[in-house]
Amino acid sequence: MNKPASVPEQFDVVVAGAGFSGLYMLYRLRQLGLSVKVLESAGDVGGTWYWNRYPGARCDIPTTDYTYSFDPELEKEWTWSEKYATQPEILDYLQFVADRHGLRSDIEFSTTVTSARWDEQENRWRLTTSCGSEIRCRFYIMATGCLSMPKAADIEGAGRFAGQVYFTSRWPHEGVDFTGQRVAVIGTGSSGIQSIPLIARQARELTVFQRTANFSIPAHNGPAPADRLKQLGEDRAGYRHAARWSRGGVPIEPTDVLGGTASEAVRRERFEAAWEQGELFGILNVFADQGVNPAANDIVAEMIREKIRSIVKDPETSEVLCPKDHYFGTKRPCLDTGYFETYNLPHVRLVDLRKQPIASITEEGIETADESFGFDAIVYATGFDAMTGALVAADVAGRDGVSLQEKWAAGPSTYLGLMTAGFPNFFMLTGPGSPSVLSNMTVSIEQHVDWVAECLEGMREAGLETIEPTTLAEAGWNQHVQDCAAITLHPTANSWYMGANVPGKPRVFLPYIGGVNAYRQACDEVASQGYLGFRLTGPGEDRCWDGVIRRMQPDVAMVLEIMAGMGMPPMETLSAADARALMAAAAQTRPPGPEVGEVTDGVIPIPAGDLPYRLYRPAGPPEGPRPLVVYFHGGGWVLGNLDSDDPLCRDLCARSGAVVVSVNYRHAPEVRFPAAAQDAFAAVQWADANAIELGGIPGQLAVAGWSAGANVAAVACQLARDAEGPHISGQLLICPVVDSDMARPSYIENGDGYILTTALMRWFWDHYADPADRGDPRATPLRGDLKGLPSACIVTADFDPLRDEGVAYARALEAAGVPVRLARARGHTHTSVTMVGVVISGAPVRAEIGEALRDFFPAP
Ligand code: NA7
Repeated sequence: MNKPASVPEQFDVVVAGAGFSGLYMLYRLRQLGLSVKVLESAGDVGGTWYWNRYPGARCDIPTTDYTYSFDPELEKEWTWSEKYATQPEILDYLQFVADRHGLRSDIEFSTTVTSARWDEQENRWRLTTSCGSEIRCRFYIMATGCLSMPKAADIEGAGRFAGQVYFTSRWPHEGVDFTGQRVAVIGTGSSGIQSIPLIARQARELTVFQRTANFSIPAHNGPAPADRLKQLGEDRAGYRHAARWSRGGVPIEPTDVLGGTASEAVRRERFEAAWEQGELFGILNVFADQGVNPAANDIVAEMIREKIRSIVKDPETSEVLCPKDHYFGTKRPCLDTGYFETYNLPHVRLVDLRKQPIASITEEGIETADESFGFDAIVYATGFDAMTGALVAADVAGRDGVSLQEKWAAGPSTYLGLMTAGFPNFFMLTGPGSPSVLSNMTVSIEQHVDWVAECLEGMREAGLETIEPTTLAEAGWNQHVQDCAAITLHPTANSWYMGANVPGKPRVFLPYIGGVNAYRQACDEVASQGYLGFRLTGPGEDRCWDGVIRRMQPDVAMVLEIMAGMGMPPMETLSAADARALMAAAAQTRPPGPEVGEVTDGVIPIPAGDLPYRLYRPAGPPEGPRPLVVYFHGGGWVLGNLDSDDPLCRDLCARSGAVVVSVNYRHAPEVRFPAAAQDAFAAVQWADANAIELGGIPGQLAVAGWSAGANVAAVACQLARDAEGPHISGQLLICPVVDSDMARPSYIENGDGYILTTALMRWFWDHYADPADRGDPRATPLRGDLKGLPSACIVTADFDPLRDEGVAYARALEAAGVPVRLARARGHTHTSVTMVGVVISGAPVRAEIGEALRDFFPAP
């Protein structure tokens, strides 16, 4: 009912959208006794499932899982007829839910929110609607869906076509009969792939215009999977709980089989099983590393291409249908029923837009660079302005009248995908920065709705009026979302996940790929920590515990979790011999590091005996001598050897193009301070004297080291300066030990839980040097004279007890006039940067290290 503009209606909460998320939000808010109004632009409930009525539209998550779990009675009363339900059945389900809980009475249909403005004086949202009414509410929740804003037809001449035009996303409710017609379908995403086989059944001629070939596997639709039904029957609550704490929102066991190392038989068996199963999370779980490792991904991709080639009879058509320009899974894979088979029909033709792009839509049909096509109907299956489209189109303005569109001009910025700074009391359900489209939506929707409902309930109990994320917390979350994506292959694809399907849209990975379980954990922690990163206000109250919920690189966190699960004894409780044995055993299972041109072992004769060394020569041109880097391994002067740092040395060699000579200096406690430092200096002198024999360029020598190895490298630079030779071009110090002071904040913050602990560092020092010697610059180079030292690159890691002494060394060197490059390994621990082939997020840091090493020397 329209109200005069002068008498705005008042609600506690307004929700925009009555799809899966809006309906459940309404249900929960009502339970809390809040006054709620839902505004829905469609004529009925359903959201996506109201609009997407194209032939063949189905969910692509099994219905056993694509269903509400909040009401066990509801679950008993509703039975899905198929493994993947059709759009009409899902719409029936949502209507059934609305009826069962009497939800419609609080929903105003055919009404769109035309503008939303935050009123700072009143602490209220002021909304206007397409019906001309004004509404005030304390909280505004957009439940407008991730794939609800159709992408505009971005093809030249789109308005000119005189025949029938259809969008899969806005299909006529009365249906369409294509019998006898010449039909074009543009687009081969999920909507195209689902509808094409059915349109082909009716059309006289069907021409499919494909810009990007897509991976699709057969859905094998039919009755719901028996094993799933059995599990649900036996323990429904347990099943739903497992779904909530799974990676994707469907409880499947993540595999630990690696594509790179599995045998051909295992690869084939796993792939065929997933193909037969016909589920997205199954085919995305053939190998544990297919999402991050190009080689593993290629194995799955090639097996799918083999299947396509075996189905499609015309070899030319089948090649065009084989996706080759993106990694499998980096664009949403599809589930189909007879899609590839459709191209064997005589009246179906595929046009490859990569070979003949559309020049224009004409009055009669479509003109490509080579051909003119006449059609009676054109179907656009061209997708959506995903995840942000509906939000930024909604004319929402927060503090100071800044709109969401303005704030997100360079890409969306959210805290937990739920809220955005500057927009108090404004929530988004399954917004950008949450798992949403990468997960079973129903599980993610319930989690978001529950979180918001509990938040509002808590605020009411505490007498709080507004909630808003801080810019610090939001920036931290955005960074974490991008960090999670960066270790996967996703950013390489022109997908709608990346915003790449909409011309001009910023290229940003939109959903959170860390997993439904990890995400739920983060949201729960934020709430349980008194709403970390949120500012909450109320009468006489203004509270904010600011902070970032996830600062660690996701793969570093994963490694720590795995290591914690192994139950290894703390290193400092072991003897040196046992600690060395433990390190050696751990080294057996790690990846070997990159190939290099040549690896040779030898010895460096020093007065005290021979020091073993290993030389790494880069592969490929140019032939001839290279700059030389003398490297010292880590291990607290006690542990480590040529093998321990072998992958890192290979990586340094491959990235820098220098010959790397890794030196095994003498260890404590057998030989204590200052032996290691003296050995390091002796090795540098020897390398300089033997540069030509080592394949080096005389006079182009740098030193490098990690941890205690960086300590002796730094000391060697000071000794060389004092001895007036040899000349050292640069020093690379990765997480160096440069002082023995354990009072710096990084020791307090990171002294426990990140592998190198305060206790372990004490153990190292006690093995290496007497307390009386620890002020000697040969033990603690920070205390030495720093003038006239070689240029330095110092790498510090956020979660390293040694972080602050590394920074202190950089600052002190700078103060002494030494050029310094300080590289921060953001979100890393003392060890993670060196974990070549294990911690993917360390690669950019090591790329910077390689660049720094190259910069030490004149350009070749
Ligand atoms: P998608 O997956 O975005 O697919 C859209 C398709 O349309 C895709 O093949 C696009 O090619 C193609 N497209 C888009 N614009 C053009 C133009 N201008 N010219 C030619 N071809 C074009 O949307 P869907 O509706 O199929 O599926 C969306 C999701 O809904 C789906 O993932 C499921 O989660 C449910 P491109 O790949 O961009 O080259």
